[in-house]
Amino acid sequence: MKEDKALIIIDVQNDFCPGGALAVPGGDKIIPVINELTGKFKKIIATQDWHPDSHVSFAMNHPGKNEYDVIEHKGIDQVLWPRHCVAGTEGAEIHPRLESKSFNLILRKGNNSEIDSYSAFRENDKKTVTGLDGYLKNLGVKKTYFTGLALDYCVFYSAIDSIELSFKTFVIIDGTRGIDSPSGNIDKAVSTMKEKGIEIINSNDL
Ligand code: VGL
Ligand code: ZN
Repeated sequence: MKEDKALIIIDVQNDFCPGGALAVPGGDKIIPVINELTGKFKKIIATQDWHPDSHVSFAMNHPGKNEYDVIEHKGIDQVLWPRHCVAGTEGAEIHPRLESKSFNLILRKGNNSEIDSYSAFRENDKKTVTGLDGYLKNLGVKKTYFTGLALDYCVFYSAIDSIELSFKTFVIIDGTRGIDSPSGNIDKAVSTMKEKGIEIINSNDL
């Protein structure tokens, strides 16, 4: 039988790991967990957050605003982040300890300077798609398993879109870490995911 599950590894990039521009606490701790998991999947997709320097999400592009302020841009709430994952920079590279040779697809998102893209499926306007839905469905994928960074942003929005797009959706919680900004955001993300029917599991459940 053709395998109907896919491992999706969100944004395990230098800038989201300790020492990076937008370091997620303990972000690099998930790397051995994910390396172990890749042996259990035949379909593996990784994403890269990939921004132009002029990106709307960078606080430096909004004079007078501070990092972590929330603004409204084109009717969408936007958190202002430190400059991170600029296309072509070392910070945007996949972390060197993450073993990428078994990845089938590396998908870049966040290229449009005007719209942020937390989800691997569509940009924050909720309309512009990345093509991942069609890619997975073409391969017969019915179950998606999410790992990566950050739990309360890109993993969260990707998992929410995944279940809305009718995939049976799992988040492998020890294969993720969160930013927790504002404080309490991780707990809120986890309870929202559970309410929506997303299963929160551990890597050794697989
Ligand atoms: C992310 C904030 C800004 C993420 C990306 O990968 O969770 N968070 N850009
Ligand atoms: Zn980003």
